[in-house]
Amino acid sequence: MQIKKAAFALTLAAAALVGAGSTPASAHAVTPNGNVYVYDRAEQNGAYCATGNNVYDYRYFPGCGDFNDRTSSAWNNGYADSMPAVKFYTAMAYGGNFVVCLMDGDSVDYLGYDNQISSHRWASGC
Ligand SMILES: [Ca+2]
Repeated sequence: MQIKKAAFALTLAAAALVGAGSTPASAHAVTPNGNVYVYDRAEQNGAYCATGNNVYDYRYFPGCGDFNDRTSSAWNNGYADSMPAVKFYTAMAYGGNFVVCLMDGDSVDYLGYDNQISSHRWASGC
């Protein structure tokens, strides 16, 4: 699975290079890296955590520590593969209220449930 994703990312990077000569590049154009980002502040600012995995309980965000009830904005920089979407929830274990679903490349500047996200998981679509 990791190899397949890496190969796909290289394909995307190659496609971006091919298109560079004919299409104006966006200032925000980035190469997908398979991660979803969650930020403490609105508009993708402040402290952040990133992961390509599901996070069952934001009190124990991998590589980031306790990020429970802190998320104010988010960005899905995942791959356009079989699991391109990320769904966010207000309680641990993907419970409580469903907050938002972001497809690959999508972001949200102001979450409706500000400082309430406690889990997220990848999905095949929104
Ligand atoms: Ca916050």
